[in-house]
Amino acid sequence: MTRILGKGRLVAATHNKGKVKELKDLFEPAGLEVVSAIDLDLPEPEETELTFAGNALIKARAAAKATGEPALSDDSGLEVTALGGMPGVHTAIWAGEPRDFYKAMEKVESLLQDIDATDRSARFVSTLAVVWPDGHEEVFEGTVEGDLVWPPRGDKGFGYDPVFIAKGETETFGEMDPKKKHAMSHRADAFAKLKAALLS
Ligand code: ITT
Repeated sequence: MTRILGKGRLVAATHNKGKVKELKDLFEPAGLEVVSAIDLDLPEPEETELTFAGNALIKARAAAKATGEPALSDDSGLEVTALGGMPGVHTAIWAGEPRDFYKAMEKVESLLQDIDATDRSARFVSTLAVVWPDGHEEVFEGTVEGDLVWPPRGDKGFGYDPVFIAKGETETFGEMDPKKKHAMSHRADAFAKLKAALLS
């Protein structure tokens, strides 16, 4: 049975500051107080699964266990059609260590140029997992379809936002007002499903 998420503290099991900001923007108006794994200095578990849901569950389970509180995680990525869905679950890893997303965007672009791709379509995927300390788990997936542009545009958002234009839009997510991104993004889509199931 689906479980209602009561108002109160929710531990966001992420070390990505861009995600923390977006998760706060989405969840706080619904009456939840979002405290991040960065604030709580929680360790970063290794993401060993080959699916977004699998990795989201690894992160949320670890945070719920470490804190004894309900935990929320987001595993997300960019799937490029002409690259067979790459970088997919490896989207963060393509930025190297320390993370350099300009380099990661350049890598995607050079692969598209190598194959003379005319299809520049891509989608962002976000999988949100909520895990309670007693082991109950819920998972929701959201997507947004769009196209990749080059060169990158805009300094809002994070990650691959400067090269992604959602279908029907002219601005990249890097140029878009965050409020507008939150109304159409993959994370907003997953959040809407979560809200309908767990927050109503
Ligand atoms: P956590 O695991 O700590 O949450 P992470 O950055 O490692 O942080 P992921 O493994 O889920 O997270 O990697 C997803 C990557 O996909 C992320 O680093 C971004 O580069 C990219 N990404 C996800 N959502 C995005 C968005 O809304 N805009 C731009 N890039 C996004």
